Parts: sequence; structure tokens; C-alpha cells
Amino acid sequence: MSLTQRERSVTALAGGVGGAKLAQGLADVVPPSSLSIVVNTADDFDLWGLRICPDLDTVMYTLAGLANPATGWGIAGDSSATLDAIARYGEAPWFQLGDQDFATHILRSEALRSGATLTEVTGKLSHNLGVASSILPMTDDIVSTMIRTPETVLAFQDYFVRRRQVDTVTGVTFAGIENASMSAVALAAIDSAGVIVFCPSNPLVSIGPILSLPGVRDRVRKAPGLRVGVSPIIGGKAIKGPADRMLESLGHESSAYGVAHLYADLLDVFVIDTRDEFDRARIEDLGMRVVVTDAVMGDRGDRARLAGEVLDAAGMAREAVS
Ligand code: FO1
Repeated sequence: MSLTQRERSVTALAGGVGGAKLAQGLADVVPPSSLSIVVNTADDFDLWGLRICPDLDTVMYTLAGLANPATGWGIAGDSSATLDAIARYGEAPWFQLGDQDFATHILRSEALRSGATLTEVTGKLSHNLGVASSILPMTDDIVSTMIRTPETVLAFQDYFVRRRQVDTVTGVTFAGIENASMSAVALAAIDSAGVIVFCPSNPLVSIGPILSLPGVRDRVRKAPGLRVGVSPIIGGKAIKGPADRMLESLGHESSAYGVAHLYADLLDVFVIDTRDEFDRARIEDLGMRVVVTDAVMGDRGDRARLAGEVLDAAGMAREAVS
């Protein structure tokens, strides 16, 4: 990869643990002033008067080197005295919030109540944790993912955490999206990026809300940067979470191809795992280049390696079109 390519600014679209892992890899190979991560906020919800932003916090803790390696979310070594005390009052502690994690929610909620935007609060919190790249909430408005099942409609974390993703998903909607707008800084990050990276996040409930904000899909499609996606599905299975079952129950293929198909109008390059190489031609027929590599991210070295390959792929694609 040429130096000029690497020096170009990179904007990643991310949500969930897979997104945070690649974001950390990118942070290891891209100068912080050149890296923005636009994060899904449609998983956010209120609990005990606090605003909880799981995807923002997962990215923030991961980039700060604080994330719990066992779960990918929460803070490593965090204790649960507060949650235990809440349970003593008879409240069911269905959502695991550690004591240190509570500090984030308390300070964020207070700042939001005082009139700060989520973008401002996230900037301050991540700066204080030593994160130099820009973590940008997709919007400062409230958008909430709703999951339709054969029986009912569930708020996202009721489906995801409280009910452990046991329900068949028959529909996904984003309440509030029509009146929401992408923040000005996130829009600018998309418009100015040399490379836009679609992290290996759930395409339906992590990247889906970002692209569903009014005008954003079109904006990404017309952005001057190269668009590179990384498949969150390997060998037909989600690396983590319910993306594979969700894809199927919503009528898509649970495969790298199925994800590429959802992004067919957007991507210049799609990065897939070696196990999916057999599908290369079918994905290329969707109109994108395919790069085959080891797409599983274990340790930090793996994340940086994959991030480097994503940027290399963008360089290759640009050379191919120029
Ligand atoms: N995920 C779980 O599966 N169970 C939890 O109890 C849980 C708590 C939690 C607390 C803070 C946080 O930032 C994330 C947390 N997550 C938990 C992860 C989160 O629900 C999901 O990773 C995302 O919303 C899906 O992208």
C-alpha cells in the first residue's frame, strides 16, 4: 500500500463487538487524526434513569484498551457491587452493568440532561479515556431498533439480552429514524474519507440503522472514498451474535454473499474469509472486487493485520479504477 493511501482519512461504520475489534485494528494502523468511527446508536436505551449506549461504549472501551476480553463489551475486571445492591431491592439485573461502567452512564446521562449532545459527551468521555481517534454517534437524535417476532414487538435489548435472542425475527424497524439526522461531524467524516470501511458488524441491526438515517445510504453511495466491507458471516455463521439467524428469517442468505447482496449498491470491495472463497465469483457478479483472507480477528495483532489488509484492498481498488 502506498503511503499516500494510508495517509488518507478513514471512516469506519461500526456497531457491536465485531465492529469494535476492527475499529481497534484500524486505530493501530491509521493516525488518530485520520480515523473516525461512526457508531450505531439504535441499540441505546434508558435503564434506571441512565442513558445506556452499548455500541458506543464497546468501541470506546476497546479503543481505550479497557474492554473485557471475555465478552467484548463492558470493562475488564469490573465488579458488580452496584448491580448486586440494585438486585437487593428486588430489581431483576437482566442487563449486566459493572461498577466502573456505571460511571460512564452516570456522567453521560448528566451531561445529556444538561443539554450536551451525545456527540459532545462521547468526545469528552473517550478523550478522557485516552482515545485519540474520533468516535462519532451516528446521530444525536433518539432512534430505537424494534424487533418484530411472531408474537410481539420487542425493544432491541429486550430481544438481545433479556430474551437472549431466542425469538425468530420477522421484522426490524428503527423507531424515530424518519425524524432523525446524521450528525454534521459524521456526515463530514463520510464525505471526506479516502476509505469508508463497513466493519464486520450485523448488517441488519448495526450497520442497518446507520444507512437508514435519512439520506445517508445515498450519501455513502456517492461519497468520493473507496467503500470496503468486511463480512461478519464466515462459513454461513455469524462470528458472534444472531446475524446468521436474522438474515435467514428476514429472507436473506446467511452467507458472505448474503451480506454482499445487502451492500451491493454501496461497496467497491468486499473482504471475505478463506472459507468463503468458493463464493468469490457470485459476489464479484454483484459488482465489487473480492479480497480473500483470514477474516477472523482473535488478538490485537489479528485486528491490525485485517485492518491493514482492508486499507491495502482500498489501495488496490483505487489503482484498478484509476
Ligand atoms: N450483552 C449481553 O449479551 N448481555 C449483557 O448483559 C450486556 C450488558 C452490556 C452492558 C454494557 C454494554 O456496553 C454492553 C452490554 N452488552 C451486553 C452488549 C450489548 O447489548 C450488545 O453487544 C449490543 O447492543 C449489540 O450490538
